[in-house]
Amino acid sequence: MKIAIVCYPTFGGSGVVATELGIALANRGHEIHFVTYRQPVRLELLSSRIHFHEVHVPEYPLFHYQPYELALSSKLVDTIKLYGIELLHVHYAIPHAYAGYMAKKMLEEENIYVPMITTLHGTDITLVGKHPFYKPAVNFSINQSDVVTCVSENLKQRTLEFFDIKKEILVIPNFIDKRKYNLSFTDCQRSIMARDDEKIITHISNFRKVKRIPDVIHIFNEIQKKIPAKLIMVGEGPEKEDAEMLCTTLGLGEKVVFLGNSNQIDRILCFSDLFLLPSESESFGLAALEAMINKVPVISSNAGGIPEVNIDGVTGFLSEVGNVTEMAENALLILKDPKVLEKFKNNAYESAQRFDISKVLPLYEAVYEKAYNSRFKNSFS
Ligand code: GMT
Repeated sequence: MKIAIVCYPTFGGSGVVATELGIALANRGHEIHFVTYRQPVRLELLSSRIHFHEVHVPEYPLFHYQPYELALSSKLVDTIKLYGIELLHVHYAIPHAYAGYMAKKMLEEENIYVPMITTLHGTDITLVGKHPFYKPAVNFSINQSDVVTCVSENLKQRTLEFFDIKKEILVIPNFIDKRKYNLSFTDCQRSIMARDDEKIITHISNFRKVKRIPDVIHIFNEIQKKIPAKLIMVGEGPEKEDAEMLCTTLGLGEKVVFLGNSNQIDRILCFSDLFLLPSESESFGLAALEAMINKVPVISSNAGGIPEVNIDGVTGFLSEVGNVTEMAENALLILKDPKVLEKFKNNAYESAQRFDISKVLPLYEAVYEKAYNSRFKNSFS
């Protein structure tokens, strides 16, 4: 099948999922066309079945805001016609579902019907999408999608709560590819980051408010009072500067390392002992799943869809949002005893297998099949 994928090309979870999905679909023989403003960070164009089409937004001084949706929908129309695209899959509702809908309508004028699948990822619903300034447009474009999927049961409930959705919402969880991890690094080169006696604790995110970065640092602060430990902070975002200042105020010095954005997440997780995710809201928590498949237990909040991924007392522990003391206690419970740590590490790895791509990809393919087969019915309804 020829599929156009629209996503954010950044390090955020929705872009990562869209990119990995496109790569996996190409490996299964589909022809994949990424349409976005930059080459997605995890995309290496090493397959003849993967194409990237850049959306350019020409700057014009009259526009206070440059019209990305317009440029995106025009690029979609051109790409779909030029390559005979059969299906459009947009990740993150804003503004992708809206632009996708416009492209569909323009194409229908030329008797070209391309079904659109919209995948909801989280903040497009829970934070940005439900803002009154966006809500009518988001609501409309979700309802106009031929198929709507979302990444967790919790996000489905939130979507139904916040919006007036007439469409069925299918839950297709995020995924990892376990084969990649079996083959990868045998030597984690742990010594680059820490002394042998130090435990390595990791946090990976886009450093937005919703991630509760100060909680990460306070949890670590409590841990390092009891055992030798290092904190590795991976990512970039608006909260990073304050986070660095907080570390200085707490006198954490060299115990905390800020690495910035990285394409070597698996390398970092490979030598990590524990992953922290105390988020205020999280539709799924792909970063936690990536930790788990790398045998890293997770200390997290119980927000949103996290409990569907991190199993309390098995793969790590869950606490109420903001309960830093309990999170630190639970972290120590895992880290202090090598046998307990080993048990949690193995549990995390085993549990992550539920989300292996071999189980999730067929769900997307079934959705594509259904949407594709219904195209004529929908176009004349
Ligand atoms: O977490 C972020 O801020 C990035 C955001 C995104 O849209 O890229 O992530 C969301 O989608 C991911 C992939 O489906 C989920 O794993 C994250 O939980 C979700 N983030 C939030 O809900 C805050």
